[in-house]
This record gives sequence, C-alpha cells and structure tokens, in this order.
Amino acid sequence: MPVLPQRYTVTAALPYANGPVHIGHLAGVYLPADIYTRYLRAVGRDVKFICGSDEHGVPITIRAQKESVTPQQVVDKYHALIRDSFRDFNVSFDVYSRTSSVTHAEVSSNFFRKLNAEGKFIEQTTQQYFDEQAQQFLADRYIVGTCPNCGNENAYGDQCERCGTSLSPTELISPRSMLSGAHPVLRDTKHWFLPLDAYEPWLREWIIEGHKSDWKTNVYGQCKSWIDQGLHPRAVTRDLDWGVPVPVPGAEGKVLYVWFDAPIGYISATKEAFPDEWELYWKDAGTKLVHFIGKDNIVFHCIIFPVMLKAHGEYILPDNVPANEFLNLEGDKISTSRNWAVWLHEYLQDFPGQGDVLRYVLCANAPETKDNDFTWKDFQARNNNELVATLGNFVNRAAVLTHKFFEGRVPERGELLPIDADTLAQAAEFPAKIGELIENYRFRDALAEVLNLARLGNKYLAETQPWHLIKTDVPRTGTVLHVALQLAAALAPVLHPFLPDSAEKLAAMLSIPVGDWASAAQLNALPSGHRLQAAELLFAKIEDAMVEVQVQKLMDTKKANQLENTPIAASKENISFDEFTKLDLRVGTIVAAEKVAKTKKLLKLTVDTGLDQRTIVSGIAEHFSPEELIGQQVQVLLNLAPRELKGIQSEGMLLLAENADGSLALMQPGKAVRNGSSVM
Ligand code: B3M
Ligand code: ZN
Repeated sequence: MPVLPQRYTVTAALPYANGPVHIGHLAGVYLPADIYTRYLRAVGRDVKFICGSDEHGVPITIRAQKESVTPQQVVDKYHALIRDSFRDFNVSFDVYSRTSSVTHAEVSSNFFRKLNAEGKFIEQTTQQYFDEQAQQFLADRYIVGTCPNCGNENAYGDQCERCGTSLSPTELISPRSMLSGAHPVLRDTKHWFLPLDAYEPWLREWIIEGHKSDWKTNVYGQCKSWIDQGLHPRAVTRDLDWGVPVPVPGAEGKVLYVWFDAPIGYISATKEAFPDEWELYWKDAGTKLVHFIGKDNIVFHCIIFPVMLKAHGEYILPDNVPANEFLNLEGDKISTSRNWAVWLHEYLQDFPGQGDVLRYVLCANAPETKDNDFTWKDFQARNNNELVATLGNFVNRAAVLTHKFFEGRVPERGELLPIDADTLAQAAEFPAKIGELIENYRFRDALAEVLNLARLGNKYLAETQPWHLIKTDVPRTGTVLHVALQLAAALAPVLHPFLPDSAEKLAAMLSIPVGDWASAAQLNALPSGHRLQAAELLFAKIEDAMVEVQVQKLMDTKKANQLENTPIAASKENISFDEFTKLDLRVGTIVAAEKVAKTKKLLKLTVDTGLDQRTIVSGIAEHFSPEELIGQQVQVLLNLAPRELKGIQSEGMLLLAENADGSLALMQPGKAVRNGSSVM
C-alpha cells in the first residue's frame, strides 16, 4: 500500500434545502463519500467528513414561491428532513451544518472582503432584466419566454427544458417575469466578477498537467473542455434578496452568488464544529482535501472554487474530486419536480431497518463511470441472491453450526490441512485489495470483493462439509469451523464502511468489536473457546409483493405526470349562436344498460329523455359496467341523426368528458333535474 497522508478533509456536496433527498443523491455522492471516510477512519487516518444544507440561491426562492411560504420556511423544513435522512442511512458526517448559519455568513463575507480588498475582482455594470411591478431584478430562472430554437413558450432564462438548449435571458422571445407576468425591462446593474480567464495558465498547469492521471476521466475531461473553450470573468454577486449580503458599501439589494458562498460552506461548517482545529483541515499542506460531488457540479468544484481558494491564498486545493455520473430510476431520469424518485425517508418507512440493503444495491450498481439504472427488480435480486444467499448465508452457517456442534464456543484449531491454509491465505489478501480499490474511488469493485470474501467462505464450507464431517471427525470439524469463523470475523471490518449496521450486527453475533482494517488481515480475531452470541440472520428475503408495491407507486406517478403534461387540445373554430341552438341537448336517465354481444366496447343504453325512452349505443363498455350506469342522470345530444351500430339503431349520443389518460367521466347535472330539461 502506498504511504498516505495522515490528515484528510472529505466533503460531500451541500444539497439544496429545496426538497427531500433521493437514491440519486445517496448513490452519487453521500454513499461513496461515507464509504471512503469510514475506510479512512478504519485505517487510522485523521479525517473530518463535512457537509450541510445549501440554503441560498434561486432554487430555494423558487420552491418558496411554489409552496407559497417564505424561503426561511423552505430551508427549515428541508434541512431537517435531509439531515434526518442522512442520519437514518448512517452517513457519518462529522458535521452537518447549513449555510444560513452565523459562522457561514461571517466566513463567506470575510472571504469576499479579502478578495475585494486585494483587487481580485473586477466590477462591471451590465444590463439585466428588471420587473417594474415587483420592483426586482430577475434571476435567469425567474424569466420565461419563447425558445428561439424550438418555439417552446415556457423556456427559462437559462435553459429550454424542451430542446435542452442553454440560453441567456436576452435570447428569449417575448420574455415575461415569473413574479408578476409583466414584460421585464433591461436595467443597469453593477456586479463583482471573478476573472477566471486570468487563472487559465495556472489551471492548465494544475489540472491539465497535474491531474491527468489521478482524476477520473469524466472529471478531467469536463475540466479540460471548459479550459480549452476559454474562460471568462464570472459574476459572483446577484440581485436577489435571499443570500449572504454583499459585504461592501454600495451593494444594497445584492447577495453573494450561491455558487460563491456554498463551497465556502465546507470551510464554515468545519470552523463551526471544530473552532480550535479547523485551520489544520483547510490550511495545512499535509491535509488531503477530497470533494465528493455529482457530475453537474464539476466545474464549480474543479475550476471556480479552486480559483477562489487560489485567489484567497491561505487555503489548500482539492487533491481529488471524484464526481459520479447520474443514477436513473426504472429507465427514466430522476426528477424532483416530476416526483420520479425513491425518496430516502419514504424508503425507510416501507423498508424499516433495511437502510443497508439500499446502501448495498446503490453501491453495487453505482454510477461511477457511466449513468446507471436503479430498478426494483434488481434491488430484490441483489438482496435475495447476494446479501441473503451469499453474505448472510455464509455467516449464518458458520455461526449456526458452531452453536449446534460446539455449544456456541469457537472450537480449537487443530493442524491445518492445505485447504485451510490456502483459504486463510486467500482471505488475508482481501483487506489490502479492498482498501486499494476504495482509495482509488472504485467502490463498486471494492464491494464486489467483500462479497468475494464471503464466497470464499461459502466455497470452503461446501468443500469441507462440516455438517457431514461431524459424524466422523469432531476435532477436524472444529478446525474447519474455527477457520470459517475467522473468515466471518474478518468480514466485519471490511463490510463496515459499506453496510455499517450489518457489520455491527455481525460483530455483535461473534461477540467482538468490528475491528480495524489491519485486524481483518490477521484472521485471528476469535480465540478458541470464545463464546458467540445467538446466531441471527443478517438479511431477510424480499418478497415479490414488497417490490410490486414500489413499482405500482411509480406507475401511479407516471400516470399523474402524463395527465399533467398532456397538452390541452386547441380550441375549434367559432360557430354562430344559431349553429349552437341547433344542438338539442337534454338531461335524461339511463334506465337500462347491457353489453352489445360480440363487441368489446359497445353498450346498449335505454335512456328516458322525458319525451320517450330511446336506445343509444355508446362505446363505453370498457369504462363503465351496465350496473353502475343504471339510474344515472346524464346529458345527451338528442337530435344526432340516428345510425346503426352492430345492427342496433342508435338515436342520439351520450356526452362524456375524456381525461388525458383516456378515462371517461359522465356529464351529469349538478343536482337532479326533470328528464327532458334542456342543456344550454
Ligand atoms: N447545492 C448543487 C446541488 O445540490 C449545490 C451543491 C453545492 S456544493 C458546494 O447539486
Ligand atoms: Zn427550446
């Protein structure tokens, strides 16, 4: 193993406190960061794991507007929800803070002031859209208009979500303000810009030369293409009333751009939690800084924040930024606004005590090098085949047989046969192998090796067959179980970063502490005679019905989204009043209904129209049963020319409303009226 620096600062992207967190967050950022940190602790490194809620910026104010509450209410609600979700999934932050904290306002203001005082910014006046009714400058996301590219009338000032083009507000055709609907006007406004272009030579040297081989190719590639396209000064202030006020005179009504203050949030959270030692973690060259993020945050963490840190001068730079790709859900992009997600807090309601199962599946299928898909089928299969049948099964057999044959005490280890020595030697190699993979941010492969260690155990039991052996050779059976139990014990520390609850349960069952990384390779955690606790199942089978409920939930969401997104048909050409009065619309009561033989869709209805009882054939058999229709008052078009359907004369038409999902509703009077009453 290479010699590693002793001290680490590990950060995980600060989630916007504008919604709950879902499996995409966990798989992309928080789980790998947690595994990495837990591993570092287990190998005796000094590490601080830093996170908190990102509570500023337009995502928050937009959410507040949507929910008709204040931005403060939004961040209070979601900060608590997100914090609890992370806690419940055992994400082991050393601090989970929030960017609305007093310390953060102080640290970020001082940061800005220092850069400003040292002339590191340029000030520029530009024109920006202003809403005269709301008396407010409009952030890009607050302006909608027609996309110049595809004609979508609801494109945002920064992007058209229909065609994907990124836009600037002035490119929109007939822009309107989301606040008031008014047509915004352009006004002068002054802002502070960070001249990224001035740092280009340094960025080339630091990233393009310096991190070619150690940064992930997706990360390195994005950085290189950004730099190659040419860097420009970037505004670090905004005209907004939610955020850290720009701390210099003449900046009334302006706040720090959220992407300026948020990454400083890592520093302020550290300072807040560790007021005496925080500088060691941010200013000491011996500290290795690692940012875990999703791929949409790469430029902010690899270019903009490092330029800020460099400009400031006192801070260390990230050593690595292991960004992940995205996780999809059942073939579709995860989306908060479309409710297409598995929310962490909801998962735990449906699968109580099974946080580890989700941690397992998300890591085993992590989007490390490409986008990946989460499906409930795969979730179930991985649980049943890998956790239950491989990992749980090995541990359980070793423990149960020890209870059965040796009264729950670790048997004596007799002379080792080649198969024992060989198995132990192979097992001893796993911790180093797993550790190296983790250090290289290859968490899926690392977890696969943990499973391979359990497979080695299963293979050993299958070959030695202690359940048969006991009939002929008790001491030899003891040796076999002794070896198997040492393997089970070695699983605890290497499993712990991935599935902390299960590793602790395993250790408790063996009546030992989880143990550090080095202990795993020794394979001697259990002395002969050591008493085990009762054997427990580490994992439980997940039945079809449990995942079917989840799939159904998603189907319901899809349906609801379809309804919401189906465009409403454009209106037809006008007709004259005379033409309208030609329609004889009446209320009638369905007095009889039956299916038309040999058809799927047709019902033969008898309708009392007040004038007569007549037959109307209607194509609604797939939507209504005859029984539910009988007795209903409905609206009918009386004077539609009669026509024959399947040999039945139909005289008139039943009026129905058709929903976007194709479902039908009867048009019924709001209260009972006499049959034959006109509809007008
Ligand atoms: N809140 C964006 C996001 O949640 C942003 C990350 C900040 S990290 C300093 O994707
Ligand atoms: Zn478009």
